[in-house]
Order: sequence, then structure tokens, then C-alpha cells
Amino acid sequence: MKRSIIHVDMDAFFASVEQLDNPELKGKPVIVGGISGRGVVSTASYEARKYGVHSAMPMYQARALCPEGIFLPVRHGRYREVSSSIFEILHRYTDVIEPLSIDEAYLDVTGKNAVEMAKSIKGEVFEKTSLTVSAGVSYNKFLAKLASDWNKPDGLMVITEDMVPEILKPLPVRKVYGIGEKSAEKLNSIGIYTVDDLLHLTREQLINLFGKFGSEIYDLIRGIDDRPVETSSETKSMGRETTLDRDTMDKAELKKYVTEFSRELADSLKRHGLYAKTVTVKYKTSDFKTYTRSRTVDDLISSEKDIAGLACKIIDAMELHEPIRLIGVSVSNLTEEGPRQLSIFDMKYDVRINRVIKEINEKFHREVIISGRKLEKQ
Ligand code: TTP
Ligand code: MG
Repeated sequence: MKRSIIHVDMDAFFASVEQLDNPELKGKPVIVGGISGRGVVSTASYEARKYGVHSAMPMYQARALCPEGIFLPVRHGRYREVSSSIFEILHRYTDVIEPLSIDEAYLDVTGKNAVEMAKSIKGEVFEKTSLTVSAGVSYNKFLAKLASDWNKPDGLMVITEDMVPEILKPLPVRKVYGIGEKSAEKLNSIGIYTVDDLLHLTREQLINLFGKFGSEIYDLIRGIDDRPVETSSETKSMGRETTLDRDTMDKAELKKYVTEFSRELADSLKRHGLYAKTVTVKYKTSDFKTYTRSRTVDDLISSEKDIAGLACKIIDAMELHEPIRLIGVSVSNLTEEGPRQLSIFDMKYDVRINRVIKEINEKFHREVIISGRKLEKQ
């Protein structure tokens, strides 16, 4: 059966939440990000985008482009809270949800009226949070994501089979899933700028250019994408990372970051009902070399304390020769099955007996104390 996929993506998410919490900011150019010297823009409200400000731009550049902008630091905790309520709404529509980030997800609603559902999701998100979300509807992931981006903000776009490939032809190659900035530059250098140009290449030519992935590109630009919507049980890993305001060798400072990330990861695991067995710390040194160090445990972990505990142990064991410019934490080896609560009947007989004796003793002891108090009071 032909699939029905919805892709939802909140509009200018961090900035919209700031405008929500402080209505004076509505309609103004709000820029959220690292507001210190080396910080970068996390996102900008649509008002600020008119000045050319965009995500990942150095903050000093954003200040130069938009001097009247309102510059705010990132409040991850608050965005996570809003994100949770949005995902709660989405889960009422289907369980086949693949979260892509804090503000973005695919839903597989095959067999249902996807367009009506997308309208309803938009309505409900706005009603519950006063925030707008853009939705894209199509018959695969690539086209649904493209559609949600089509007329942001507050957009709703449907891409049907008969619109393909005409609708794709004028798009710059960068819009094709998997073609990053570098690949786009490579294509531009040989005179290929749009999907239309790409359509003239054979599968073999694309494989020569991009390796195995070339074959996928060949299909994508013809509207073919069989990737399933992967629910959280298929999620392989989750991670958070940041470029530091200044390079450091101070392990205490690094631990502060990994503890903050561990809290976010614990939240995310909880939201998806997942547990992890492996914690990985990734770091990049000032000479741009990237390292990863992992620890795997027998237990299933999901709490901030457990994740941060392992991450900090990894940091303790790191031998630093160069200052660090980027630090990140991820959890992997994920499973949906929680740690089994051992019931008394799962234990070996002698352990069980000991436990019962201990409980009886404790109860007895409590009773003695209670009666002791009673005696005192009398
Ligand atoms: P996006 O959905 O990419 O951006 P957005 O929601 O701000 O704007 P749009 O309307 O175009 O969807 O990312 C979601 C949030 O993730 C964004 O509000 C801030 C954060 N983010 C970063 O911190 N750094 C980044 O480079 C990007 C792209 C996003
Ligand atoms: Mg968004």
C-alpha cells in the first residue's frame, strides 16, 4: 500500500518559545544562541531572518546584520518542556513516530486521511501551546520533509505522486536529502545546480560521484524513498554536543557540560521509554582532531545520575594534551525493555529466606520503636 507520511517541524522553535514566554517580543527580531564572543546563533525568529540572520551563524555576524535584534541565551530546559507537550499531542495520532530532533518528527499514518490529520495536529498544537508548526504530507519521508519546509512558517503542503518530478526539478541540489554543503559545492563545480541538472546523470555517474549513496540520490530525485519511519525502539543512539565558548583543558568545566547533556539525554530517553547500555563522550581538540571514548555497562541506565556518572568517569580517564573545543555525550545500545524489578520469587531460595527474615526483623524493630514512643508519650 502507498504510505502516508507527515513531517512536522515547529517554526523558529527556540525563538518562538521566547516570544511565547515574553509577549513583548512578539513580532520582533529575536535571536537565540550563545551570546558570548564565540557563540553561534541557534535560531532566529522570522522577523530576524529578514536581516539575513540564520542558525549556525557566528553571533558577532548576527549582531552586525541586525543591530536592533533582541539577543537571548538558550534555555534548553524550557524548550524540552514545550517539546514534551508537543510530542504528547503527536502520540495521540499514532505510535509510529520518529523524532528527529527537539522540534521535528515523522509520523506514518498510512491508511488514514493524512491531510485532515495534519490540519488537526496543527490546530491542536496551536490550541495547546500557542505555537505554530509546519506540516508536510507525502508518500515518503524525503518528500514529506521537503513539503513541511515548503511554505514555512505555519505551512501545510501536500506533495502527491503526480507532482513529481516537476516540483523537484527547480530545487537547488542542496535540498536533496544527504547532499550537504560540500557535495553541493562539488556538484556546482561541474555545472550541476538543480535537481533538473541531476536528473540528467545516470545511476552509475552518481555512484562515481558519491559512492554507494549516489544510488540513493538517483532514486530520491525521482521521488523514490523506501526508508521506513523508525519508531524510538529502532533509534540507535541519542547525543548532544556543543562547541565551547573558549577552548579548555579544565575537566571540571567539561563535566559541567556533560552533566547538562546527561539531563537532556535522560529526559529524551524517558520521553521515548528507552534505556541505554553505552555512554560515549566525544571531544574535538583545538587542532580539530575528534576522539570518542565509550563505556558499556551490564545494567540498563536512563537516569541523569547514571549517564553523567559514566561520562564523568570517561572524562577522568581522558589524557589531554591539547585544549578541547567541542564536547558531547551520547547514549547507545538502546532498548525499550526496562530493568526488571526483581520480585522476591525470582531470587534464590536462601536469598529469599534471608530477605524475609530481614523484613520481619525490621518490622519487629519498627514496632518496638513505635511502642517505645507510645510509652514515652503516656
Ligand atoms: P530547526 O527546526 O532547524 O529550526 P527552527 O525551528 O528554529 O526554524 P524553522 O522554522 O526553520 O524550523 O531547529 C529547531 C531548533 O533547534 C531551533 O529552534 C534551535 C535549534 N538549533 C540549534 O541549536 N542549532 C542549529 O544549528 C539548528 C539548525 C537548530
Ligand atoms: Mg523547526
